[in-house]
Amino acid sequence: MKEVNVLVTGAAGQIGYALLTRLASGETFGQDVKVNLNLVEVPQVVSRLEGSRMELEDCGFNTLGTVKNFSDMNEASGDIDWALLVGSIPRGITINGKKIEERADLLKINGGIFTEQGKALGENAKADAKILVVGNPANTNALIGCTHGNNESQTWMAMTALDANRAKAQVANKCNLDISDIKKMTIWGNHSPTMYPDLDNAEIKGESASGWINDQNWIESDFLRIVQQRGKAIIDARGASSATSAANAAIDTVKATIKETPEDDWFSAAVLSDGSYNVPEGLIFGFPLKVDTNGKVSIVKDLPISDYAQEKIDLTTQELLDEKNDIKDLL
Ligand code: NAX
Repeated sequence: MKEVNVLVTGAAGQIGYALLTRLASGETFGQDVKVNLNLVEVPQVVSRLEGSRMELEDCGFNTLGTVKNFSDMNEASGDIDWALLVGSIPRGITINGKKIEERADLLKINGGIFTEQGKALGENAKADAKILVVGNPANTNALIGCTHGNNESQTWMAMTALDANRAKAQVANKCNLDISDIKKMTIWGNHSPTMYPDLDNAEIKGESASGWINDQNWIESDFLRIVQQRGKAIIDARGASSATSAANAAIDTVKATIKETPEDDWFSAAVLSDGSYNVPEGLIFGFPLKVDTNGKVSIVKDLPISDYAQEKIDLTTQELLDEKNDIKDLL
């Protein structure tokens, strides 16, 4: 049986809990691939991972390989094919007597984590490793990790698939369609309320989604607001942030990158900008992406961008430039 080595940080958290069985069950990598899991947590809760390990064992998956628990990223990253970096410090936590509320403070604290994690993966993970950052602020965390990983053959991404799935769900509800009728959904920019879900370039049964919907007022007000604020709506309703849907989006991103992207589709994640669409180089930015037969991820080029969309893309670009400025000492 083939094997894949997968590292998950924040594995004892709520997204981690929803993620592990789906990584191990054969659903993600296939029924002919053994999944070895390296689970990483902060030292204070690493012992909880033993419970996760026991539960995974009790699921009885044929595809489950080894499960190892770590609090040291250097030890955990050896020979890793896939790293899902879910762990990060949430807003509102108190550290050294100070409540962390400001974005700049949050960025710096998480920045420290991603400096170390980036270095560990750059030095120890496989040359063709793919790394998906879920922990917020995901784009800027990925930028720090990628910079310190300093390994050009590895691919760093930040997750925007949850936003893309949320956008598809809203369109499917509005038009009474199946989710699979909606293709080529792009989330431009930051995983934050400034991200821009693009219905001009998304397609419904081969036609532009915005043309099919034919209700610009709904697109510019209801749709945009609902998708951009969905994370908050879930926190308000559930008393906790998205977990099942976030884990599902991480699984979708992994699946999207392990096979060639179908001709009639693309997927959404944030990757290092190469200057496409005039996005400054050196930002981790949400783009439409394709994967080739060798597993190489590339940006879909030359899509038309309306003046309205450009305005939204400029806003989210500016936010990412501001975030980058806040952590410039860490780069
Ligand atoms: P939880 O607080 O339930 O779990 C986070 C876990 O990470 C904790 O167990 C904590 O001990 C661990 N952790 C913290 N620092 C770590 C480190 N240096 N190394 C290893 N583990 C570490 O949060 P959860 O709900 O699972 O969310 C995790 C992250 O995902 C948060 O940053 C959250 O904001 C982010 N999200 C990102 C989304 C996206 O689409 N990109 C959507 C969902 C989610 O909000």
